[in-house]
Amino acid sequence: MNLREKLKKSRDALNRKLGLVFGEGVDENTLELAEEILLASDLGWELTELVLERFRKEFKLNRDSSWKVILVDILEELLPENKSWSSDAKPAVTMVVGVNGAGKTTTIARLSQAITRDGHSVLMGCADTYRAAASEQLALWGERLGIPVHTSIEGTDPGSVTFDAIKKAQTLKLDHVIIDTAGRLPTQKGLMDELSKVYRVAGKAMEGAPHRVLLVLDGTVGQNALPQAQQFMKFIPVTDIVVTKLDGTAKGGSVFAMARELNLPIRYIGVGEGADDLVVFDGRTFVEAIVGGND
Ligand SMILES: Nc1nc2c(ncn2[C@@H]2O[C@H](COP(=O)(O)OP(=O)(O)OP(=O)(O)O)[C@@H](O)[C@H]2O)c(=O)[nH]1
Ligand SMILES: [Mg+2]
Repeated sequence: MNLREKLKKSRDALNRKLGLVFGEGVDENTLELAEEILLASDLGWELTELVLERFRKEFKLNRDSSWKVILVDILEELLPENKSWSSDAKPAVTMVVGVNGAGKTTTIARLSQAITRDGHSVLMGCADTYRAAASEQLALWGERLGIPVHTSIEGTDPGSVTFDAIKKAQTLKLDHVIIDTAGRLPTQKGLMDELSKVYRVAGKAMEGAPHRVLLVLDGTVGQNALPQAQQFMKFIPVTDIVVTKLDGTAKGGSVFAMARELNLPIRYIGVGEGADDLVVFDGRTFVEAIVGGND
């Protein structure tokens, strides 16, 4: 299934609805309806106003302008181009954080699969020592995908698990180690302090580690995930954003607001529950999938 089909809900909310509205011609009434549609797709007030302004301007210049071309253009402009990520460190240490159920563990499994397919080696480390069966969940993924897992025992210190996982990856001369952490709310001060500690312990295991920190956001929450994300960033230097579950929501527009408000690259998006449903995010492809072309 291609990206356009995976993002069908967002595509329907934008492409199809705007098509119907603009099909009736362009006037103030059309623009008002377009505003409602853009807001419903969770583009947010600020970006919606930017888009409307552009519509007004372009339609004034040329009544026959294509709303789709205008929208694709402005949305592409809003997303900064992602430089691809790489690290000279060996192992490159990635830490994955986020609220409960956001999709951290699933993201790690799928990311590790992609790394393996690229011909690199990876160890998945389970520093989620809170949730019963968190380690088993990661171990199960490891078995399915043929990827080694550094498991942990419930109740042990997540810092020491992280330390051991990095040391193991060093000993085995692996290219990557990805550390899973327990889901937590930014209001849980004790757990957030613990996350900072895990971050520091990684640096003790290996200088410069972790080399990247992925914050996983649930796409179905849309822009409401922003305050949470900003809180996380106070406790730990997040480097990249992952937005999951975009297959299950019409709020695909929130991705633009997230990129803008958090000022971090959107690195991957989750578009399904399967092992292949994590996609390297590319702004142009994403915009094409939710607005561009004909159905
Ligand atoms: N539809 C869909 N479901 C997803 C996606 N990513 C994750 N999920 C589902 O979301 C649920 C939670 O995923 P996990 O990876 O366990 O989330 P987590 O953040 O590790 O959860 P905790 O460890 O409990 O905090 C699972 O049922 C996943 O299959 C996605 O992109 N699309
Ligand atoms: Mg998990």
